[in-house]
Amino acid sequence: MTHNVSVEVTDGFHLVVDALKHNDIDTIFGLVGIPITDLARLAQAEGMRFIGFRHEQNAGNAAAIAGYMTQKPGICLTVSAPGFLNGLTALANATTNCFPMILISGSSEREIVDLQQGDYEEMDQLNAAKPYAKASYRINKAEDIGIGVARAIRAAVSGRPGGVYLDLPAQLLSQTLEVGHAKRSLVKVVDPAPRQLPAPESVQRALELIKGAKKPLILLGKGAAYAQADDDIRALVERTGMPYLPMSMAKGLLPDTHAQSASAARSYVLAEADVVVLIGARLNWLLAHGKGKTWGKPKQFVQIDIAPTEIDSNVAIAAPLIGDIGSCVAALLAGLDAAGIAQPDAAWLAPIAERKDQNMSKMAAMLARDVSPMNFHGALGAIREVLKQHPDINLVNEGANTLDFARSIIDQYQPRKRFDSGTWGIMGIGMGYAIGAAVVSGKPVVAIEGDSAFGFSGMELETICRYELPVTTIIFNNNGVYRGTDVNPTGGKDVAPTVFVKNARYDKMIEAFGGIGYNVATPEELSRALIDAIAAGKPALINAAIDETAGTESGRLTNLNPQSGAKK
Ligand code: ADP
Ligand code: TZD
Repeated sequence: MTHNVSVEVTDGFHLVVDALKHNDIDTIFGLVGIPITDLARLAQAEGMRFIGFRHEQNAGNAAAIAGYMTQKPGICLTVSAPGFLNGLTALANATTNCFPMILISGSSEREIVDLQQGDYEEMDQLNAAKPYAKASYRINKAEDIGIGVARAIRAAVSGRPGGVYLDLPAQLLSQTLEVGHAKRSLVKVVDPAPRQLPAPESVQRALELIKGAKKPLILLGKGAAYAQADDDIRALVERTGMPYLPMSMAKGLLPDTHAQSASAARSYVLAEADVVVLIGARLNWLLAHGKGKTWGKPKQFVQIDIAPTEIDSNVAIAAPLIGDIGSCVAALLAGLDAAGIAQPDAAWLAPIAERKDQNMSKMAAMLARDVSPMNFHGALGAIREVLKQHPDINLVNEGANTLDFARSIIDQYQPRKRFDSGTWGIMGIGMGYAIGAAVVSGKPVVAIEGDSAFGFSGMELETICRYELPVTTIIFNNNGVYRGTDVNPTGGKDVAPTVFVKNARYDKMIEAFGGIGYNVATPEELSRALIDAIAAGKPALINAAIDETAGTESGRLTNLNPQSGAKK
């Protein structure tokens, strides 16, 4: 540090680090530069972990997934204007997914920014962040750092979690404050996400609706996984005997091999159920907005959510249950016996079991078929068998076909072990989530990535190697976005919009940084490489050549593509 720090005074740099540490925050994901380089140095010197990235969006994604995994806000630190904007995508994605994170950005001199006099990296960041964050704050005085950080933490994790922006002007960081005053200004957040108990009458209403159901279904979303009420959720499923469906990131809350999982009969149960209990899942596009053909027969919903305005957002909700998932599920459990809720009868369970059996044996046949060149099923069949032996591995997954197939083929056995494109269906979370998950859990990560999806964050391979993280990235390389076979209809020199360099060797990228590269073309080779990479516990990348004709446009979202009426 270049400025003087006497025994009696401290400064904004120290206070920011002190305020974070005071609240048990031990890791910062970020990228340095003016005016926050010394903040990163100081954080490290004071015993915090600083994980430096190659692009702020990936640092932000790492912070977001850390928040989801731990219920503590993940911290992303960036420079002003462009660094801030790079981080903002991750902040918006965190808010959309209800993950708690705090984006802390340095900002330029207020008086120059406000008069738009053209400062270095000038931008009104606070206002730019507002529409995309759950809350946004700026701290202008060193003595407010304690309260500002406390406010950011509480805003991120209380109620519906989300992304918070915290603006730190450069001059704040070098402001000095007398040590005693500084110490007293720190705030330890008490009970940052207090329990929110559901109203007793809403619990009764929900129990009565469930009691009257002939064909009940439980739907678990990533809010249920976030809540860490794993035992009670499992007890609710098992004591009611209801079939359940996990949304993608709720997979593993109960093991996917659980007898009551209806995943292999998904369309049947969604169409046929008469009462659906939503636990931490929104009726957004991922659930066809709760209506239309997917949902078939008329039905009534119980919806457990901490955000009251989520209720009736897409369809009428007969029994809203507002509160934290732990408290709501516990209240339902406590009332089950008195309400006299019986196990669903065979008229509902038998046809589900039948469809599950049929679909699972069909799938098993597809996974076992050895086709050359390797397709999505062949590759995922091999990965599935290896990962079965490693139930505690963290799985990151993005792409179109790569995402849709992996979600249904790879089983999860433990809660909060699957991290994917989420509510936006965003590409680019891959390496950021992988790094965040590895840092937070200390456990291995396997990232299954479409070749296009990987490109958004691929440079973070260097970060993975630098911190020697046990991350194995598998690239499903089918030479393009969705597939590699499109042609330019004009016959011109440019390739079609969806096409990449043919037969690229992504494995060589990680070798450049000292990681282990594998190049595979068959399920057997893929299986061997993955077993080897996991055993090594070192940064590794498997380039898996996938049949370039195998993918469909937009994976399973073909219906969301607008059609050109002028097409020939
Ligand atoms: P999915 O994509 O898996 O369907 P969503 O992200 O759409 O899940 O829904 C998660 C829901 O969970 C959000 O509406 C959010 O408000 C809610 N939620 C998150 N944490 C909690 C909690 N601790 N208690 C209650 N509801 C929660
Ligand atoms: N940009 C961002 C930020 N998010 C997106 N979802 C997209 C673009 C559009 N997009 C998808 O929805 S999937 C995808 C893109 C570019 C990549 C699909 O190709 P892939 O996977 O190679 O990753 P598959 O398995 O070959 O389909």
